[in-house]
Amino acid sequence: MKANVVPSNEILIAVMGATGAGKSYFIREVSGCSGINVSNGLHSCTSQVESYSFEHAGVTITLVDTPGFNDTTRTDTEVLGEISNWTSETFRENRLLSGIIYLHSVTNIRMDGSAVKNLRMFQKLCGSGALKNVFLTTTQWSRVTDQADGEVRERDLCKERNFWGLLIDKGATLQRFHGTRESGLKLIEQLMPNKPAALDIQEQIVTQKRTLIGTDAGQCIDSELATLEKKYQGEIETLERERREAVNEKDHEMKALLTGELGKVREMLEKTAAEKIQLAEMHAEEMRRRDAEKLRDEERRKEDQRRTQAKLEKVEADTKRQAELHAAEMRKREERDEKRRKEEQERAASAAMRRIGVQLGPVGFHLQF
Ligand SMILES: Nc1nc2c(ncn2[C@@H]2O[C@H](COP(=O)(O)OP(=O)(O)O)[C@@H](O)[C@H]2O)c(=O)[nH]1
Ligand SMILES: [Mg+2]
Repeated sequence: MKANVVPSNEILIAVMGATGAGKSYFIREVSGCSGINVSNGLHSCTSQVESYSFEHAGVTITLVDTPGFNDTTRTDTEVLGEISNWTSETFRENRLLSGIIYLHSVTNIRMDGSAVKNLRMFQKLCGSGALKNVFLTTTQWSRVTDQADGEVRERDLCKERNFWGLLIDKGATLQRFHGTRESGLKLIEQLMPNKPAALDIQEQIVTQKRTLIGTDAGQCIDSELATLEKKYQGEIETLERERREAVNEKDHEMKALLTGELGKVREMLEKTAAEKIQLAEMHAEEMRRRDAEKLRDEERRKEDQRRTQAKLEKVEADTKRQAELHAAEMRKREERDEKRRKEEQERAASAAMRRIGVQLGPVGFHLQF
């Protein structure tokens, strides 16, 4: 059941964490949406941000499944693009997150590269403003053979400032998910009264109008790609030197080994370079979109200006025509008045003449000639 219509009493909660942490499992258990794909291996099933809504305690709860970073099928740039599109869209719709449930499997013996990468990216996406709405949640407790081992791992996670320690100091809360609907709902019920907060990525993209590469999360990927590129270039130089030495020493076995190794590192360098291009292209595409938007705004402004000017000119012409009509009307009236005045004068003059003629009688007639 996807959330297409936004109900006014919606509680929005994002579920984040590395691939395999149990995000889709959590959402399937809690929402009861049986169609959600839960992975059966290391490969992810969630390649896109997907929302699932259900009713609980009189409100609509929307849980948002997010793809993890360091995925085998997608680059970090693609995952970040996907997440930032969703967060920007919901921010523009004024739908802020009441909570973020960050999942980490307690079956992980140590914080491997993927777990570290996901946590770093999560910190960059979230920032510190929304940390009070964050539940750092350990999962998959039923899969740990010795409960005490899990507890030690959980304690270590919280003690280490580079892992969860600092986040907890800044307001995030440690929680556990026990794999059942009740356990998940308990977490959700605690998040429901929260004041929804914006993530750093939302502020940076929508309010500050940064491009993806300019956000803290984008910068994190960009600088990591640069570091990786340097590292692979260094490794290639070393491997090439060692291979030349093997050739000189006619050590065929070593040469074959080093050739194989070189191929692998070169492939990784190519992948890194391709992702750098992808990130740069996303940036260029965003800039093109913004330029086009600016141009459209400018055209709209000019069109508005043209319309206002035309309206003004029409009003001016109308006023002028009215004034001319009025003046013509006045002239006509004056002429009519003048004519009437003259006629009256003439009538009065001839009446006066007639009166004088009557008084003088034949004398008058006589006098005249
Ligand atoms: N027993 C148990 N298995 C879980 C739990 N969470 C996840 N899993 C299993 O862990 C694997 C990865 O889970 P999934 O939800 O696909 O991880 P995602 O990549 O974070 O979405 C699947 O085989 C799940 O069945 C849990 O809480 N308990
Ligand atoms: Mg998933």
